[in-house]
Amino acid sequence: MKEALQQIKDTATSQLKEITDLQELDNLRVKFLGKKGELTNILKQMGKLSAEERPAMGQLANQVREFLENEVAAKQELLKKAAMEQKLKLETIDVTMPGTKVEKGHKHPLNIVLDDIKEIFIGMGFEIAEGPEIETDYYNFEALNLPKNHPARDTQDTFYISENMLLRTQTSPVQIRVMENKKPPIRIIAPGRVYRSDAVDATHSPVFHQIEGLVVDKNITMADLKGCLEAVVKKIYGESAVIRFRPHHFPFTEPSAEVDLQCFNCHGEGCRICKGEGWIEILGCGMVHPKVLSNCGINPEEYSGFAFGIGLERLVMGRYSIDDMRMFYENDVRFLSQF
Ligand code: 2NL
Repeated sequence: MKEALQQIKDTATSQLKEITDLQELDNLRVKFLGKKGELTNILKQMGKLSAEERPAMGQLANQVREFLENEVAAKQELLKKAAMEQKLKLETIDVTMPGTKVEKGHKHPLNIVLDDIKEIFIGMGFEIAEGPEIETDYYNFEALNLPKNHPARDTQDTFYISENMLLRTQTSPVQIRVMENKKPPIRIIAPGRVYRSDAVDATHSPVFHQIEGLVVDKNITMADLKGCLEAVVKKIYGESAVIRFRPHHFPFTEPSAEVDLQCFNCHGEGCRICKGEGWIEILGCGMVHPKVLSNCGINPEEYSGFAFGIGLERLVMGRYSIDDMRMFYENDVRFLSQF
C-alpha cells in the first residue's frame, strides 16, 4: 500500500508537469483526488490493514493528499497568471498608433459673414429679432404701406400659399411685429431666409437671405441713418471704404436711398468688377414712413426711425469674389471647404 501511495504521488507529480491549461488540471485533480479518484480508492482499502499498520498508513495517505492538493493549487495559480498575461498581451492598445481622422465640419460662408455682421450690430446695441417665414399679406405688404394693387408688389414676385398667406419676400414683417409689441427705443436687426418667385441664375435664387435693420426712437434723423450705416460698412469692408447715398424710392421709407460702395478695385474709375460703374450697390435704406409707424401703433409725431435692407448673398459674393450664387446652395464640399 505504501508503494501504491508513492506510485500515485510520483505519477500525479509527473503528469502535473505536462499540464498546460486549467481544464486539464481539473481533470487531473478529479482523477487523483476526486471522490472516485485513485487516492480515495486506496483509502477505501485501509480496512484490510491491521490496527498497527493503519495509523502510519493513514498519516502517509494524508501527507500525499496534502502534497498533491498543494501542487494542484500552485499549478492553478501559475496557469491563471499565464492566462491573464496572455489576455493582456492580446488586448494591448498601442496608444502611439495614428487614429482614424474625423473630418470636422465648419460654418457655411453665408453664416461666417452673417455672424460677423450680427457681432457688429450687437456691439452697437442692436438685438437680433426673428419671425415666421410664412406670413400674412398684411404683415408682408399692407403694414409696410403696400396696399393691394400697389405696383411695387409686382416687382416682388411672391409665392402665395392662399389668398392671404405667403412666403415672406423680406424680413420686414419681423420688424412690424416688434414695433407692434414693444415701445421705442427699438434697435433690431432681422436676418433670415426670404422667398421670391425668381428663376435660378448666377445672381438670382427663389430662396435667399436678407438682413434688415430698424431703429425707432425720439429725434432719429437721416444723420443717424448715415452715421450708423457708414460705421457698419467700415467695419465690414475696412476703414478705407468709401460710400455714397443715392436717392431712391421704397414705399415703406421716406426719404429713401440706396447705398453704393466705391469699387475697391478701381476706386471709382470703372473696371470689370464694378461693370464700369466705379460703384457697387450694397443696400437700401430710408426713414421709416410715418404711415408704417402709425400702422404699428407708434405715433409718428413723437417718434421717428430709420430702416435698411441688405442682401446677404450679394455681400458674401463681393467679400469672397464668388461669381455664381448657386455655389451657396449646391453643398459641393470642394467649394465649401475653401472658407
Ligand atoms: C431693399 C432694401 C429696405 C427696409 C428695407 C423697412 C422695414 C420696416 C420699415 C421700413 Cl419695418 N423699412 N425695411 C427699408 C429700406 C430698404 O430694403 O433693397 N429692399 C428691396
